[in-house]
Amino acid sequence: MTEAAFPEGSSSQPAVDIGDVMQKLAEHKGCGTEGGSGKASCGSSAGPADMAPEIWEKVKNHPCYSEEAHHHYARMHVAVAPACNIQCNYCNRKYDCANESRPGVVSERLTPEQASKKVLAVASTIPQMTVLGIAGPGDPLANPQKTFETFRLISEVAPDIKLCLSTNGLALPDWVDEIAKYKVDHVTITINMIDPEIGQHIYPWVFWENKRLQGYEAAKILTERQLLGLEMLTERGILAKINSVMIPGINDKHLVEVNKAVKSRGAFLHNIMPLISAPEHGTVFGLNGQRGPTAQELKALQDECEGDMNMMRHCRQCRADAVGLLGEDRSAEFTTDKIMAMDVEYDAEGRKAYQQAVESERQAKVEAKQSELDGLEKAGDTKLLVAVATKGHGIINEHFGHAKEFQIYELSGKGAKFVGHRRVDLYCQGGYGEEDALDTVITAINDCHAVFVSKIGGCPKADLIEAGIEPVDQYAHEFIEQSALVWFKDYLAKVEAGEIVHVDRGDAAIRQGALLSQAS
Ligand code: CLF
Ligand code: SF4
Repeated sequence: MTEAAFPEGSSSQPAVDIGDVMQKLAEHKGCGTEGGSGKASCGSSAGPADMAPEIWEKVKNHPCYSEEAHHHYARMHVAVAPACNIQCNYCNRKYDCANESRPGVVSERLTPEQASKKVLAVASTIPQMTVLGIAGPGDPLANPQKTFETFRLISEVAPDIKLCLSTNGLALPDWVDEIAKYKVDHVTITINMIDPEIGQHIYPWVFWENKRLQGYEAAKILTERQLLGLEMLTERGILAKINSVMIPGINDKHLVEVNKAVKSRGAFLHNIMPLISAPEHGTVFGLNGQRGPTAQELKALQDECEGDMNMMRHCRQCRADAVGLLGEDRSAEFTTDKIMAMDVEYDAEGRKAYQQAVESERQAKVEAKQSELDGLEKAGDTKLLVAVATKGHGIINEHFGHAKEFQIYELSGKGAKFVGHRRVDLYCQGGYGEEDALDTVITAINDCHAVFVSKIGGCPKADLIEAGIEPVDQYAHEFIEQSALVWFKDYLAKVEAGEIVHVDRGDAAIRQGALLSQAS
């Protein structure tokens, strides 16, 4: 059967009132909470008290839809969807879909049956893996047969795993009922523009109704279909996240309009990602020198949009076959050869027990953060960023030299708020420090006042101090936000006592290379 001949869904429409859904989304600003940050945000400690129970059930252990959950829960992607129906100027088809994954590594393509076996293998090895996403390497809805067969197989064998889908949206309106039928509760649409004048600089063509459309006409069809698809998802109570690629000089200012348009149509969360563009990717943008944003340009746009809607800031632009916590990639442990040789037993009860333990740990972290909120009024308008080396669980538990990324928190009178992450080259190369890598680390966290680590050697410590970044290692294996707030209060006290002078720091660079899988 060809993909085009895949039967239309026979599902009846779920009885969800769009008014109710829009009301809930408006009331709760997505999965938002005032939390410790003072700002409604999926990036803070959203809990069951902050939102309608049915929305909490959907987001509480989805690492992309809840920033707080991403420290504890993992997702996996299966690369079952090779074809695409549009062309983006930041994509090279040799690589994964750049809408949801960083170009740079070719995925291993799977059949739905192999994908199902892989999900079971991962679920029995990583009990905190709660979400299965299909995100490429092309567009899942340009490969509907493979995509929905994979969802069908997985929902039969592992019904506790949440299903998730990421699409460019062109075919979305045709498949919304099928998406509802398989209880895919989370759908991402990549929307980079709502104005075809802008869109024609991002999309050279789309394949629509058996014709290749180009330029303005192509972008016009694409935006119409994306917005229609979003409205249809909202009508059915399916949570929609919007991904947008920030392309300086092309759509950076326009993304504020995109944000308003998607919010008014019921989108749950907006994820503005930096363009990753380098000549070696072989993309149009890579080859014509189109730059990506700096860290502060990205943050400024996210901050501007946050007044209107919750922003996702913890996206790792992961591969179409990523496995593990966001920010780690365990896909090399689960190649087809290894999976086929594995003895897989799906232990639903064991998974449940493990996840209950995770919930206790998560609650302890939230309480620890709350305990440090008093006394922050001294901060006034002072705000600063700190970088944290962590392997997950919301704890400072990574050595400076072993960090592949640093999480970035903004500290202010409102508390500690996660605002992003910075990937870096490993400083520690088999027992010795790599000076070139240290330069890239400093460049990546140059806008931070301090870096929190579990351990750090003397040489990098001295270089960081010289660069104006305080290395902080006295909170090893303690909770990140609580520790950061203790440090911040101490910093404010020193400023007040005249021991130090608070100065704003400069900008930082976003690393342009690919995230490579690390076999363990
Ligand atoms: Fe995958 Fe996407 Fe689902 Fe998450 S990823 S299909 S919503 S389960 Fe998450 Fe990865 Fe960012 Fe995507 S960090 S690229 S937003
Ligand atoms: Fe590439 Fe994804 Fe765009 Fe298709 S939708 S061209 S796979 S980035």
